[in-house]
Amino acid sequence: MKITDIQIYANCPDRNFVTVKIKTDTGLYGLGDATLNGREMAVVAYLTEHIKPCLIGKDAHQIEDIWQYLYKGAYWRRGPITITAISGIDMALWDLKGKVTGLPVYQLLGGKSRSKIKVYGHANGNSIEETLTNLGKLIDQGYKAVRLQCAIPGLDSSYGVLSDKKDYFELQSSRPLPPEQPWDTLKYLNFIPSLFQKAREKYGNEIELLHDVHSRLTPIEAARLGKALEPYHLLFLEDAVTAENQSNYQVIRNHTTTPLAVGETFNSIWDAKELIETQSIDFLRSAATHSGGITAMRRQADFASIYKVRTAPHGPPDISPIGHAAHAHLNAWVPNFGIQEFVGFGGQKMSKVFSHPLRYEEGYLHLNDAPGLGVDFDEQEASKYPYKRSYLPVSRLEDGTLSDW
Ligand code: KDG
Ligand code: MG
Repeated sequence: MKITDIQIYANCPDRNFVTVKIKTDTGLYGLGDATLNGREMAVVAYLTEHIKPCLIGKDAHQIEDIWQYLYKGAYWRRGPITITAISGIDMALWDLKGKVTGLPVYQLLGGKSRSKIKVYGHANGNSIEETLTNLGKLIDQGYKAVRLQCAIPGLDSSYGVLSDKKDYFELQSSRPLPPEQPWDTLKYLNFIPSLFQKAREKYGNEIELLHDVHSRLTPIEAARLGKALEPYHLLFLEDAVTAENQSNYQVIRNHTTTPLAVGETFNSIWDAKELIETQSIDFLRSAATHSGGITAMRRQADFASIYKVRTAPHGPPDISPIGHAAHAHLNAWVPNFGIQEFVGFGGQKMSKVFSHPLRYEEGYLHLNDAPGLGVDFDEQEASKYPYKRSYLPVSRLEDGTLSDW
């Protein structure tokens, strides 16, 4: 099965996605997601200029060798641009192997470890009341686990709150430069425990609750928050601090029993090695699209399992349906799977461009048995929605200091 061509698409069906299509001499093609929010065209250039010429004529069955060739062969290892490009190629090759064998990817990984995939939804709001109303709506839709984010009183805007937007998929900024958002740690730390206290008062202990700090704290501040949230027993507290310095998580761990999750910006198993070995985290949140594709995620899951760390792949709106499908196949197989983040399937434009193998029902995703990843991509339809440059926001403190977003 020789690779005859690789096409790379950047489109914006409500938000930007980078799609890789690998064509072969069998007539079959594979699809991969190479979307890196806010830096899409850097990945497109890497794929077009540096990867594509090396792969034409290669055997598409050689997934492992191609992964090693692109990783070790670049000499310049890791980094989000390189790894997102490799991830797109890797997913497309797994998709192809599934199509040529007639099997869904989870079968190639070793078969199903479970019949359905537990997800957590997002409830957010401009006030505690609004957030809890939205939590109630998700409970009514059958969700067993929900992430709570709420506008912080006294701050103009807060991470994870939709404000006037109705849908996550509309969230991409249309401003020409990164929007700036305020941050105040004291206001945040004084407020967040009351959100969870009221959630438990209103909805009891059956529903699993989660929260994303989005890397805004120092380790000792995160330890304080973890302790304050202990009475409300979260499933996990996400991204309490950035993890460039993996030992930061030991500081948090030494002070609190609130379970910890991190990993959505990880490019490699090396980003998580010390976190896992020192048992500083409970859930690894790396994503197939940003962490080396299915080949790399499989290795990370196996390594994490030795330390009783479970997987909880990042599932934001800025991963395409191809990336979400890759997670679903991994989640069906990974023995130490924890939970999948899920924000819905996107709007009308997206569903015209991508078809996918997933169905939501009562707090779980169900995956069908289509060969490969089970996703298709309509190039004709996609061409109606050209890429639009867009940036993630930046954070500043009240005095103007640039802070972690
Ligand atoms: O592109 C950045 C988003 O993917 C990220 O902000 C979403 O933190 C996020 C999450 O947990 O989904
Ligand atoms: Mg997050």
